[in-house]
Amino acid sequence: NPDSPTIGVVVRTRPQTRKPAMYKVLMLNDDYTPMEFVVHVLERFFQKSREEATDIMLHVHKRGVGVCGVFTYEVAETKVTQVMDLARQNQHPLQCTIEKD
Ligand code: TYC
Repeated sequence: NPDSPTIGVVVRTRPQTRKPAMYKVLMLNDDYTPMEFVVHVLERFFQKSREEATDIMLHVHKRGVGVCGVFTYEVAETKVTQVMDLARQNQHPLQCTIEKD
C-alpha cells in the first residue's frame, strides 16, 4: 500500500549453532566393590561389551579412576544416579562422578 508505511519485524538469526558442553562420567576405584559388579554396571548403563567393560574396570582398579563415557550434562547426571542407586541397593561403595570434558 503506497499510502501507509510497511511495518517490518526484525528477525535475527544466531551466528551459528553451538555444540552442547560434554561431560565425562568417571568411575572411581575402591577396595570392596566386586570386579564382576563393576563389569555389569559398565555393560548395563554404558552399553559396553564384556571385553570393553573388563578393560575399563581393570584400568580403574589399577589406576584409581577411569572414563565410562562422555555425555551431555543431563544424560551424564542420569548415568551417575543409576550407577549409584544400583551400587547402594547392593551395598557396594562404588563411586561415580562427572567432570567437564
Ligand atoms: N578394586 C576392586 C576390587 O579389587 C574392583 C573395582 C574396580 C572396584 C573398579 C571399583 O570402580 C571400581 N574388588
